[in-house]
Amino acid sequence: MRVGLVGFKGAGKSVLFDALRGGPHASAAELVSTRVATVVHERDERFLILADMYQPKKLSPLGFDLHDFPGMAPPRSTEAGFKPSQVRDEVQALVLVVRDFATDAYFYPRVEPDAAKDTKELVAELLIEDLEAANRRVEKLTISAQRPTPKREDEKRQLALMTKIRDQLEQEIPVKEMELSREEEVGIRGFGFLSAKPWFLLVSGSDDSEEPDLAGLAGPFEGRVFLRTKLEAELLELDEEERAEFMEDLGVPDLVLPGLLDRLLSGLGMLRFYTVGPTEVHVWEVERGANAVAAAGKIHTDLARGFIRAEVVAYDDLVQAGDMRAAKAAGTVRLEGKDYIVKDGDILDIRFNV
Ligand SMILES: Nc1nc2c(ncn2[C@@H]2O[C@H](COP(=O)(O)OP(=O)(O)OP(=O)(O)O)[C@@H](O)[C@H]2O)c(=O)[nH]1
Ligand SMILES: [Mg+2]
Repeated sequence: MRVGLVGFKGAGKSVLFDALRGGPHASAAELVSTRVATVVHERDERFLILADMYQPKKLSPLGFDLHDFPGMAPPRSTEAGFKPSQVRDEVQALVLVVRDFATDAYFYPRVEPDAAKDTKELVAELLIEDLEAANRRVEKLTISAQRPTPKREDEKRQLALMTKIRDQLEQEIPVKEMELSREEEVGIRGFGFLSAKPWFLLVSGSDDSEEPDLAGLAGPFEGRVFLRTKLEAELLELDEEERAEFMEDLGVPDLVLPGLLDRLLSGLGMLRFYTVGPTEVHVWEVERGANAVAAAGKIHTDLARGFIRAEVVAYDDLVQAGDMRAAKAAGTVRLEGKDYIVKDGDILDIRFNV
């Protein structure tokens, strides 16, 4: 999955990126441009247990393509800043990073954090970018739909659709909350509107900041989390014993960072299924609501094309049984057809014929 970190300048995106990626921290030169890294989801518990069960030759955990974008300019500033709409085709989902810490190490127009305000302004800013994109498209289509070309009828239809989108964006309605027909949804898919994508809100706090009322932060978010990014990243660099001591001293009962990828995945509308065997244990991701054929297509187009049936067992059932043979004996392994809706944690074996 391709995920982009967006937010105002200095919100803590790069610190988060480094924490998720692990390894060395970014150099100053690196920080001014977009960085992309594949973050491997090593702590996927189900994956680790399946790997242990099968001891396969090859392990294929899930990888996220994480994009650390430069910061957006604060609202109403004359500064140049990053425009996420430039990269709307590059990522499938956005993590909106909002600052809830104060630091002298960065120049902020307002030193004291205000997560509620920043969240509101960031959402507004992203909706404006969509509005600008829709406006440009409406202008173009208005001209081209006047020309008597074979594409004219099609362009008129597109113009009507884009005008409808534009009008609702003007009222600050995100594209994903608009009531669109299936056909209209397909018609705008190619535009990659930012507000059509899943959004995950991540409020980055300092060591001593209190968790804000996340639910009270306004925006069309599929998930929300508060993370003391810097503190947790530092704690995770310690060995387990030291970490436990520090956590106790600091009064931190649990860490958020180790489970963040899990929360991101489900928050961004994805679920995981697994393929297992002595040669490979592999984690796959697919959009929630996808059927067995779509899941098969994630593995290989041939599997979708020649799909016959899927042999399915739930992760819990397999683990409880101990191995596949026992699960079969217990009757928890099912044969499912094309329309089967894949569930999070399913273990699939696709029968196909091409
Ligand atoms: N105290 C504290 N400082 C932090 C935290 N996260 C980031 N910072 C500091 O805030 C400054 C900005 O952090 P970055 O992660 O570089 O922010 P950014 O969003 O990547 O910034 P741009 O890429 O310039 O938009 C740096 O000096 C960080 O060290 C945090 O959780 N606590
Ligand atoms: Mg940065």
